[in-house]
Amino acid sequence: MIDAYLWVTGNPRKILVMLEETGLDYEVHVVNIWTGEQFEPDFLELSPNNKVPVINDRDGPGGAPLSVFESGAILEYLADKSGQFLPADGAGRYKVIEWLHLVAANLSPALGQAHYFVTEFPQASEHAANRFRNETARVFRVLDEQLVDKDWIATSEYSIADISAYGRVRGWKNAGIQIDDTPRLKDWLARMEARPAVGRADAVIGEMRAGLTTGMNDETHSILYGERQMARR
Ligand SMILES: N[C@@H](CCC(=O)N[C@@H](CS)C(=O)NCC(=O)O)C(=O)O
Repeated sequence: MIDAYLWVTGNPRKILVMLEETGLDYEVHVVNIWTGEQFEPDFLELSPNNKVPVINDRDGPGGAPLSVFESGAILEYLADKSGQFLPADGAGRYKVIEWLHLVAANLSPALGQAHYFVTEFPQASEHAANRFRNETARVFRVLDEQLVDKDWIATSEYSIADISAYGRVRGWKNAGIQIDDTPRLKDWLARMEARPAVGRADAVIGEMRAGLTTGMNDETHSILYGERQMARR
């Protein structure tokens, strides 16, 4: 059984998609990062960087429990555990890991900052908004090129690189870019959305959203980007 500590945002969504794709047993634990639950001491034990997603596999290596944070690391762990969506060895394994890292190291930070400056704080800096919007658009074009001669990002097979990219690419509107500028990536997104497991993950997130009374506001901004986030612990 996998305990999955999640919220309704893009990085946790990757893990839900993976859990649904693999068929591994899991239980969702909602961590509301908009009210500060990521700073609870018990959660920080699992996730010292105060971020979701995190998993705890009750039956980890050697039968002992193991917790894993960082969405890329979790995807790799679940792929190895289930024997799916990451070749066990050979060139394909490293192609998948390569693109998994590109998502974590380039796409995610650029898109996150574009979201911040374009959508959350458009008044803060036009220069920063342009910089991160352009960088996101550039990485989208890099992904688009990968799809010239195949359906999936890393190799001809669907993999955790696609699942990881999906969690972020689907948020393109908040980064102020146009998906029509990368038509192959747009088609890939449609292929992702057509997968039954992606639909089931969406339904789980819909249930998590159903109980929500507020979205982002001044208080959530302080928790995610302000005093609460910067406080020493
Ligand atoms: N590099 C991390 C990023 C995780 C991340 O940014 N999580 C956000 C939600 S999508 C979060 O938990 N934010 C809460 C906070 O920063 O306090 C990963 O890929 O898992």
